[in-house]
Amino acid sequence: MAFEKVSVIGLGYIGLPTAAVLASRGIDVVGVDVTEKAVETINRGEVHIVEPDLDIIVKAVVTTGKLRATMVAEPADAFMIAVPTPFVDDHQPDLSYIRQAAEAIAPVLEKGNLVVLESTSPVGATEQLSCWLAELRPDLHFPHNSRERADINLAHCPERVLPGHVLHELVANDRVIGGLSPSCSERARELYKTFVRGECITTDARTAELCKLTENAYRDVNIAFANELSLIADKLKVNVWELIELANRHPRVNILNPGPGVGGHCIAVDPWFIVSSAPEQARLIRMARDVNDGKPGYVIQQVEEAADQFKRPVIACLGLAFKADIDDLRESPALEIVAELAQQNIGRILAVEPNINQLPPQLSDLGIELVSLEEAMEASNLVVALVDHSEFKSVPKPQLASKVVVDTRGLW
Ligand code: SAJ
Repeated sequence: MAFEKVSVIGLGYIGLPTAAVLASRGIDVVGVDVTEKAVETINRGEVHIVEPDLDIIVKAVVTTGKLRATMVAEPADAFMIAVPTPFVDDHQPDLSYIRQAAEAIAPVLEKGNLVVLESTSPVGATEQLSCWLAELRPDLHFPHNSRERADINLAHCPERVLPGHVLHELVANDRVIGGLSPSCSERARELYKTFVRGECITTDARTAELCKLTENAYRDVNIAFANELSLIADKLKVNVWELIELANRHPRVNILNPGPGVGGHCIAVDPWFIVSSAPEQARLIRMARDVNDGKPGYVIQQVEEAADQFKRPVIACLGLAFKADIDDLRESPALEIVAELAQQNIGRILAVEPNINQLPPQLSDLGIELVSLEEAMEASNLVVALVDHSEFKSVPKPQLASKVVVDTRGLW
């Protein structure tokens, strides 16, 4: 049976691009979100998040009537859940948004429907979702206990797109699809084949859940290795960038880049889902989190020491986003460092972030000024590079020579 109408629950960084791409394939898509403003913005053909080319495709599919946003779920052939899965205080996963999504779709579920969980989830979450839906709809059979006799198909298909490249990766990347039964996997694969050019590989739900967590933990551990090397190299008075470049000449060595810490909503979060389900076994993964979380503190200490030599330190902090060439400041180590420097009152703080027009109140309230790169280079005696935005690479060397520089990204 073809998918004529698909509902996407959660219209954020993953849900909105997915909804727009599905709609561009001629499927009727209804997006559901709890934020009224997001729903109104999308229905005007506009976007509430920054991602290259997303505005163009959303405008097109809203204009042709293929994509519509609402706050109340309606019947559809398939439901794709793309809601946040943060952690609560002690690093335990918070599944309350998935639970809310289950409550939203349960009343409109019909026999033969497919439900796909795209949100990054701890192992067992897809089965938990099936149990919640079964409680809410006792008239239907669900695959966690009815397997192949279920009325509803349920699968996990974790998103794995890189912010900044979402529209390309949504279509090009391979997808791992883990159903609660083989026919759940097969049905979900049919849905993904309508827009994915990469391979759609089927497995069981637990493997798919752990696969996503493994991908991000792998990256976290490798960044931690680079960050630890940067501390070792500093202590031993070796240039870490030259060191890594030389070591990477070995055919089987590929060290990532050290930085001011690991930001974003994925890599600094997902490894904890592994640690919380297997705390005794996940020793290296936990240690990597500690190493990466410790890096902002080390940078702050470096800046304090550098500022000590000036009577009136004027500190230019280059970059606030969590990584290069995006506007996303959430969970950003650069932001954490700049705020802490301002709180310690060690000098005048000038922040440069070419991708935003206004500082978030948490920074402006601390007296931090948002200035252009030119102004910052003119007025500062200490320059701290926190993000490797393209704009910063072209700062003239002679201009830097007259300043004290803390370069956390190896920009210069
Ligand atoms: N970083 C470094 N050094 C590096 C690479 C990254 O310090 O060599 C830092 C970045 O500056 C940033 C953080 O790590 O603060 C994370 O950036 P990222 O580009 O590695 O990853 P994200 O968080 O933008 O996206 C990741 C991706 N996962 C992997 O590459 C395994 C993406 O494919 C996932 O879809 C996404 O997480 C997600 O949503 O889970």
